[in-house]
Amino acid sequence: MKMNFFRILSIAAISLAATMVLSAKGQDQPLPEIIGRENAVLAEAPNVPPPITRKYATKVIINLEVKEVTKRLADGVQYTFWTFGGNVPGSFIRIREGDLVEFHLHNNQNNKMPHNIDLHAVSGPGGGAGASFTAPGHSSQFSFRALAAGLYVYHCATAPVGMHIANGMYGLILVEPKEGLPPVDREFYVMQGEFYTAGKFGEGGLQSFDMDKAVDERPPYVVFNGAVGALTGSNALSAKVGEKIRIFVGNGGPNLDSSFHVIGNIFDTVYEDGGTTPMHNVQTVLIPAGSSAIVEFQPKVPGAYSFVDHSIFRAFNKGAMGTLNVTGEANPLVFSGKQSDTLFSGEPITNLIATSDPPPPPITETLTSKLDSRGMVSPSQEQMDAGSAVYNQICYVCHQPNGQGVPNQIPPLAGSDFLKSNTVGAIYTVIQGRTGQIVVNGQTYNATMIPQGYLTDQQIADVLTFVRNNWGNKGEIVTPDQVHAARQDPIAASAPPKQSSFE
Ligand code: HEC
Ligand SMILES: [Cu+2]
Repeated sequence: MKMNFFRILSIAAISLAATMVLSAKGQDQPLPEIIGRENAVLAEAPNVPPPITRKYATKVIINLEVKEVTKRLADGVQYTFWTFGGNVPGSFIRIREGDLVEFHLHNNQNNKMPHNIDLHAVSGPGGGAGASFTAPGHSSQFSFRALAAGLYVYHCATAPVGMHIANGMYGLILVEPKEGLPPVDREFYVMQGEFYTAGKFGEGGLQSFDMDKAVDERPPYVVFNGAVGALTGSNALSAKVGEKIRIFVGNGGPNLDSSFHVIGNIFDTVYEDGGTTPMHNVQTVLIPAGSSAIVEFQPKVPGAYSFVDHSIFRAFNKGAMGTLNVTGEANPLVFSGKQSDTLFSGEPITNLIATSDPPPPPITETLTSKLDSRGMVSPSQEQMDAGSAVYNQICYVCHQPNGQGVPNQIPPLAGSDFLKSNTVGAIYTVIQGRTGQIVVNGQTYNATMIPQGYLTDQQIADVLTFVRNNWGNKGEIVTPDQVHAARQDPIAASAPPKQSSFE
């Protein structure tokens, strides 16, 4: 009996010591010193507050007001949303790792319900839910330390929790890492959520919340930023080709996971779950309910890019669709657009063995850089390969795979006297395009070649070197410097390319 008592005592002592070691470990990172205080700048979706440039932790005062508002859910469809700040999703909050947040939650006096806030960025009971429980016409205050960097969801957690979230009570808080996020050209805020209306999708009038559908997880609406069309048409996001885009994507749920995807773009970087470890070359990112992701990409060619929940009926039948309009120069080397539309014979297609490709055109000259019998430098294999790549992406559509052109319509490049003798003319033809009469090998052509001046100096030099040294042609190498010079020469560049004299 006595032995047992001591044994229990010693076990208790050991476990107490162990707990102390553990908690000491948890504390061994000292909290950063708080310098000064400031009011948080909040932003309404799809906007994001500016990046934090501050190099120290401060006390950040956040004021957020809960408003119950009746607004458009879809055309002709109204819904009474419960919101953090007046909109769905709630205001975007941006703070820095280490900051001390003094949070003030205000519940508008016209509201009918008590509300609170659970921020996933909080280390503490309920994420602040209990500490922020607020009746209509009241304000609550609590404070927390932003210990870990990341993109976090916040939401209301007042019973019935699901109903408060389903009515739109969610948003994002970004805790920027101490060193900041890498700079980008544009940042956007997009948050998915579903709505459980009594009526079917599109059924007009003021719709009430349907608890049965919510429990069964059968939402008539799955939308971005609180309404069908909140990010399409005149509300679409916009950017330019080559800009770095960052989207802070949240999923409020309350029930469904999101398979977030931007059609026609590959994410260069994704911070899954809003964490701090980057992943690269990602097509679709899974965002659980109550979580987030940071996605970054760089559109390469212009166009209207749809972003969707790739659980695709939600996109086309429930509203989970947005648009990013990208303007800028086309780049057929990356994407050609439609190259042809012909009648399909219905003949069986054999893809199993590569028998249908015509044999590659014979390359008559040796391709390594060396002087030939006439003392001319032959192009290197690298330059021929690079030129061939450009040709087979862009020029072949008109000038044909073997450079033979199209009778009476498009002049040949194989055996072309123009191409052979007129280096500068060929360069201008590619840069400016060409229209009007041209005589090639005694044949008159009168058509239009569209300008290809978006190609780089190197690409133009390569493709012209390729066509001048392929299909039996033998001509001088074209250098990027020559192309550059042609671009700089305004007189020559504005005049039509000279007709060649026959050699
Ligand atoms: C959209 C069709 C089209 C494309 C694409 C095109 N061309 Fe042409 N090209 C033409 C036509 C048509 C002409 C004749 C224009 C005229 O009648 O003045 C021409 C003329 C030329 C000529 C001068 C005539 C000759 O046969 O020597 C050269 C050189 C040439 N193209 C090179 C190129 C190269 C290199 C590319 C790819 C970078 C290219 N073209 C892409 C249609 C095209
Ligand atoms: Cu609430």
